[in-house]
Amino acid sequence: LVGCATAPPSTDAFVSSTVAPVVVVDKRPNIIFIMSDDHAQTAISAYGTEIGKIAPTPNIDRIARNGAVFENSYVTNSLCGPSRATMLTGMFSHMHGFTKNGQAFDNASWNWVRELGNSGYQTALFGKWHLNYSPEGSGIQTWAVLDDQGKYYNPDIITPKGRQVIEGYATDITTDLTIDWLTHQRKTDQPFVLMMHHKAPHRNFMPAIRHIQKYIGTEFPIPTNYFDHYDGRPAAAAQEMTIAQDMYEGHDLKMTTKEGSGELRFNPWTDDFDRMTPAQREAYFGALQPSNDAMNSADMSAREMAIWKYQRYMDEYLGTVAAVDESVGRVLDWLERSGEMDNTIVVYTSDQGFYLGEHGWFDKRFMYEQSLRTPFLMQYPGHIPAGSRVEAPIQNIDYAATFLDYAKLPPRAEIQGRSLRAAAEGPPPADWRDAIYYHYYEYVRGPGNHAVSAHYGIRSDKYKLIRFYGHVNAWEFYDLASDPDEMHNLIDDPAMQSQIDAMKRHLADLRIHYRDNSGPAVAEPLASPAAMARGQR
Ligand code: SGN
Ligand code: CA
Repeated sequence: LVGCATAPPSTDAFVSSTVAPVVVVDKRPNIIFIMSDDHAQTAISAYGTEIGKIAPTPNIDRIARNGAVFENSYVTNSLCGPSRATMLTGMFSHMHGFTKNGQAFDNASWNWVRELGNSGYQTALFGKWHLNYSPEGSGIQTWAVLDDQGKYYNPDIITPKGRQVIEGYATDITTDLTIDWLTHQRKTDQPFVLMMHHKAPHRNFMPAIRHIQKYIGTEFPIPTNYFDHYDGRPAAAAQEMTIAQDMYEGHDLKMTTKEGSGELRFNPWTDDFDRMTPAQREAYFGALQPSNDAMNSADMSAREMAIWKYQRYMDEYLGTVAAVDESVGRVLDWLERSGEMDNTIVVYTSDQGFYLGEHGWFDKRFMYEQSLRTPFLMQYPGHIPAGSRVEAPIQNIDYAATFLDYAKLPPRAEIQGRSLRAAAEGPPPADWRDAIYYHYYEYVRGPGNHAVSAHYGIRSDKYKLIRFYGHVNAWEFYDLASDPDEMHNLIDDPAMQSQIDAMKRHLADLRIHYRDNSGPAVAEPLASPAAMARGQR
């Protein structure tokens, strides 16, 4: 630590009249932590994906060019609240206690942002918080947050002074608050931690007016397993998250009831549209009317309709991503203009991944690839080699340790992750993990909850082993090299039994290593009454 501008000068400076007082400047790097909500790796062109070729993210890709793309970045529990609590504390859900959405995060818990603040950083957060009402008491010094999940248009913004509606588009408002703080409010003699947390591209996928038509008429490739029948995968069969059946035709897909009509189909939560101004509503739905009319006048089979819905979902989801990408561009432009680029770490990530039609789905939760993976890109010019690709498996438990490390603060025993600094700047430490552990808890049926059974599991570079418990009781095993789409559950394949036994041992070891006693033990037989009771609690 070079020293803190806010720290008093050393006493020696006062007692000796011959030595001039030393002006101590805190040279530690700034940290800009940008997080979106539900942004799949598959929707970022820096990840080299098919969707990225059609709907590129040129500004997020600037971070890749300036720094590193982490190719194997995973979450610990693919859900908003638990994931955010993990990022702040560096712990798995069972350790910080926030296992399911709707639980309350204790803002007094240790978090890395407060720790950096106590050591001389300025800290600020703009956008989605979603851990409880507000960051009050979390140690984050300046904040303005969206209410709960946040609204796309004219959102309620909560600050220490209270709540107000700000007219405009959430992604732009969050970015404006961020740039305003950087330009006018931050003190230039202290390093800063700035968190910009977007609501987009979370459900109900509403682009800015300027992006509504951006992808209408573009044909996105339909995932090969879009019409999945879930053979041999009972938990996958039991979910309620298909685009074709479970997405709300009005609320999510903005489909109208008949040609020439503006009346929406199923729209159980009207506030998202009711809170728009008449001009916003007219521009938004006017832009969709020709495509809605064409859909209503066409005589589509169920299969054609399922494909139409997939295309509309992509138009809307990727339309919201376009504004997130512009937001990242504005922040990077500010760094260039201000001369702070070389002294700033910039991270882009999401609270988890998301399905863009794979297995027929939207949403997340499952330990399958698209929701287990989350984007992670990090730049720090002169430290992280430009254009690098990091293969080491990382998880969101690692972020807290990384920022303590870069802020020259001591590691903390309670943190279950490890600093990414070595892996970002060169080869990872020789004893870096070779497999990751995952545990999802929230089984709820009914609107908006998607009925995914609780499960835990392990992923190595070759295989994935999952134990579902509670609602569905089953083991699944995938050979990721031969079956990257996870369509063939090989748990009963005689040729795989020795690999499965080895993975079960490794999984049991990880549960001990991370001190997770929740859910049935690896050795506990399937569907034992005790396992059932635990799952249903
Ligand atoms: C809302 C969504 C769900 C989503 C959860 C959790 N429904 O309830 O589809 O799974 O959030 O998302 S909505 O129609 O109300 O948007 S999370 O990102 O916050 O975990
Ligand atoms: Ca989320």
